[in-house]
Amino acid sequence: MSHGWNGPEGEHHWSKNYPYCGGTFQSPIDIKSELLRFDPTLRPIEIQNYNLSPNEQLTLGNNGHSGECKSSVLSTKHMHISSLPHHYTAAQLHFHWGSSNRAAGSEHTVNSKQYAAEMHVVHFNSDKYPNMSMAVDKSDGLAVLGVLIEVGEFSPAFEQFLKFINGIKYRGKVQVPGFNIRALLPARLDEYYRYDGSLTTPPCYPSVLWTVFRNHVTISRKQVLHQLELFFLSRFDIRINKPLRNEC
Ligand code: SG7
Ligand code: ZN
Repeated sequence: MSHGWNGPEGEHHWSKNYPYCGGTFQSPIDIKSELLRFDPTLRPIEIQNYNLSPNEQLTLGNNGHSGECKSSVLSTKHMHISSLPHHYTAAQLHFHWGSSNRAAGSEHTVNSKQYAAEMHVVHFNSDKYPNMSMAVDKSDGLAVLGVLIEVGEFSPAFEQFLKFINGIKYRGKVQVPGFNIRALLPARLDEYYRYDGSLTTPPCYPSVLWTVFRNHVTISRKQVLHQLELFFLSRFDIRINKPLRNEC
């Protein structure tokens, strides 16, 4: 790892520089089945406009934890979720993968089981806030959908962007034509774990209403290997950059 939050500046040291890290709301968590309770008031997650057209380009970038420009979706009619206390508009999605020396890379675990990878679709509360940066530190600011990824059947949906990642072997960006983001989610959107938590990385703001789908999705071993071969760094982002505004 070249720099960033790993090594001597790793997770166990975050709280020194970021007061919110390690707090009561810190995500991720181990989801323990004996602590779960059924909440009959929860509704299935409803998604809108997840089916991006090919001319809605996605910027696929390997951020290597470096501070990049943040972006936000301006239009509330764009990719969003409902059936939560507010409308939440998608700002970006990203993955947490294992590195070659630590094959499993999911952040959330279920009864201590770690999955191969995890996808997060980050949304901000567009009823109350104009953009991501206004929402990021507010207690009702964000809603993230988490998808656990296991090695198994080949995923045509993931291939839609995996085939482009050669372009971002080290660091940098590549444009990917929009596709149906719904296909990256599990079939069932009515079974999920819900809790109040935080950003999983510094500054760890306790601003995230978490939804982790109960059912995982699969990608093939080859698709994972492809990933491991290409990345020394364990995270990269897909930024949905249309209609986006740079906030640098
Ligand atoms: C990754 O995880 C990036 C961050 C993200 C963070 O480091 O995807 O995104 C940007 C734009 O820096 O932070 C505010 C935000 O989305 C934490 O997100 S997460 O809690 O969903 N893992
Ligand atoms: Zn994440």
